[in-house]
Amino acid sequence: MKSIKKNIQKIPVFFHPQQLEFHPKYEWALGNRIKHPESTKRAESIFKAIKAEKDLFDLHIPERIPLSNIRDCHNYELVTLYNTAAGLPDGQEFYPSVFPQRKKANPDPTNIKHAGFYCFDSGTPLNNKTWLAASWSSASAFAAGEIVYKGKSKVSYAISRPPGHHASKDSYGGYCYFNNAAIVAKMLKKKGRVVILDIDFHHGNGTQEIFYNDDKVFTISIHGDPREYFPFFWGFSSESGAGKGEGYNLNVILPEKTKIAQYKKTLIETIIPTIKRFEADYLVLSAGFDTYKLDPVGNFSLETKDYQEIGKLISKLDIPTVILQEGGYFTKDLGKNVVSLLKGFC
Ligand code: OKP
Ligand code: ZN
Repeated sequence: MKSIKKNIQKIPVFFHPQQLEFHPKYEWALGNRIKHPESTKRAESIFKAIKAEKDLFDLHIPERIPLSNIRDCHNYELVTLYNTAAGLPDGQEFYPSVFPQRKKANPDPTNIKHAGFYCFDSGTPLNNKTWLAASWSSASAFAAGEIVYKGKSKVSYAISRPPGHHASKDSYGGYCYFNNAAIVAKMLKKKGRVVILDIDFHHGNGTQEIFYNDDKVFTISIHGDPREYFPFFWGFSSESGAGKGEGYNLNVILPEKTKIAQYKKTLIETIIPTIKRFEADYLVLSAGFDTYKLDPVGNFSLETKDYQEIGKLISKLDIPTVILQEGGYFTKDLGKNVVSLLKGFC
């Protein structure tokens, strides 16, 4: 007898063990030195939860990607700086202490002391493994993108750690080095119209910036109020795109302690109609879980089961979807929150 399970398409999941080589030690959070929230335990928690659901997921190790796929989104200097950091002695982390605001500066990305030119916060260290882990994170994202791009799967997921949505063409910050969502969207854009929906607690300022003038990639972010929360300077509802891209960026701010009822209302009344109107061919979901009620960095009040509802609502759009890992720092429950979201797509 043919089992019903065989007819269920498993979700391909991508992860490379070298993503675990990077261990940021601490972050300067408004003047306080705290243990870095973006630890390898995050990826391990997700990996474990995915592995436990053999009927739902197929785990894959990605192949290397050519530098050109990263260069589609980032300039040469940023890549050079990470290469410079790869030469730091073992165990040494570099945090810039001068940020020249790019005024009449003469930046030299082969000088690690100049990292402040490319960096916009004090929580995103460079060390000799940053490049390795970040490029494998992008390779995981790229492989997840490719399987959907080629029509081999309708949905895919990458444990893209370190995350990417705060990184712009020429700057890094917010624990992000390469913008994984942007790398995937640049590929998908060759075949159709793309929406990037960012459900991390924080505004996806890097993603917004990369596609700000683009009318083929619609960037949407739902997040906590930037007047109170990182990244502070971006994420306001007045930021709607520019030039040809005017009208193709949407920022939705939700209050502290937002629960699923309000979150769903926003999805149903604002986000989903916007995506439908745009007639997207592909969706990239920047999935952060720092919206979780116990998250130490974000400040919404979502519960584990809520992610499945969010996943179900988004999957009803019936658009080929690439899901990428962004934030989520309550490590113990991160794996089950990810699985909950993905179950919404099953
Ligand atoms: C990265 B992602 C918290 C300090 C805040 C920056 C937050 C970066 C979030 N004590 N530091 O998840 O969007
Ligand atoms: Zn976040």
